[in-house]
Amino acid sequence: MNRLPLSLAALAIALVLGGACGSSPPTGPETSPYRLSFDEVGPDSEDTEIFTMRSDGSDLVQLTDDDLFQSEARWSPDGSMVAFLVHHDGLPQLAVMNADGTSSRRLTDSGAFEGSARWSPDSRSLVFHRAIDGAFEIHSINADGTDERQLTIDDPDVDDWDRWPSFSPDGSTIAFNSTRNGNEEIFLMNADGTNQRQLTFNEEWDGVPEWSPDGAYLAFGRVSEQIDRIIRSNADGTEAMHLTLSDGLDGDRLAVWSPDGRTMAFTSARAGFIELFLLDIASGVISQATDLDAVVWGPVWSPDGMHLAFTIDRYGEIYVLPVDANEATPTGQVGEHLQWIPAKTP
Ligand SMILES: [Ca+2]
Ligand SMILES: [Ca+2]
Ligand SMILES: [Ca+2]
Repeated sequence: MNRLPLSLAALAIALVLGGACGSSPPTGPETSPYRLSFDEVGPDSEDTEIFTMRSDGSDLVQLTDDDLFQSEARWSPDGSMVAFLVHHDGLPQLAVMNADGTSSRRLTDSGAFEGSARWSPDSRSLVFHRAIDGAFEIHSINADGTDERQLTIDDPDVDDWDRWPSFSPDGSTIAFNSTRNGNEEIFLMNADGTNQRQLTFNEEWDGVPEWSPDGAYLAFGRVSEQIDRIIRSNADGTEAMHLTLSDGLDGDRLAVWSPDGRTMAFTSARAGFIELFLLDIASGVISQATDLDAVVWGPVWSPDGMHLAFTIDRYGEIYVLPVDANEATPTGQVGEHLQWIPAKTP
């Protein structure tokens, strides 16, 4: 696997320390009442498992334990289930388990590459993409494995990719990317696949759209040969505007809305390396949130908006940044595909 080697000794120590910490409540400004999940190579194996931990890196819990690769855990909005990818014959397939790791089962057996699973807001179904003969199409399936449907069309005359679906906060609409009309554009469709319509029209690369918490906007990166920036569009496609703009390829990417919709975190090379930045949407003021001389990857907001977690160098150490402080803290854990668990730690 293309990832940094994990110090198995460090992980073993962390497991022991985590156990020693028991159920003592988190303390201090650095800790969050919400836990993080991620995937990483297991302590006794060459394959990956799904773990959870407190935001300070303590109380590590391993949810899977087998010789298959598990990755990309996605917690249902109600916190009861986890969707993830499990690799069979090298191909990631969609699976689910209970939040405590029990009742793990595959949802699909397509023999094709699957990924980018996203829950419906009611926690009852998932959308994901599947590549057959190199062509991505978007599918939906109930969390109990029933009613699988292909939502986008495999047009034999068009060599297109339909990828990266996500539900609007009210569950009525799915945003996704498609190359069906020549280059990467953003599309919308109804949750049942009907009424597919194009939102962006340009020659540039439009990135993965992120819904604002109120569902009114979509944010995404747009890259041309000269410039890249983060765009905010009304969800009906009108009034697209740039939220960030730079004079060169500064790599303003991976924009994620704060839970209250007022702040956008994004990564950028505008100060060298790739650091985390915060944009106050109302004022347009951008502040640099990290100075780690590293590549910040995959920032995610805690459900209460108090913390941001991210990895450095993509597969490296997990950091947590209290938003009110200006110093990110290493957790001592390594992993990727960070997610905050929606339910507070009891
Ligand atoms: Ca495994
Ligand atoms: Ca298609
Ligand atoms: Ca485009």
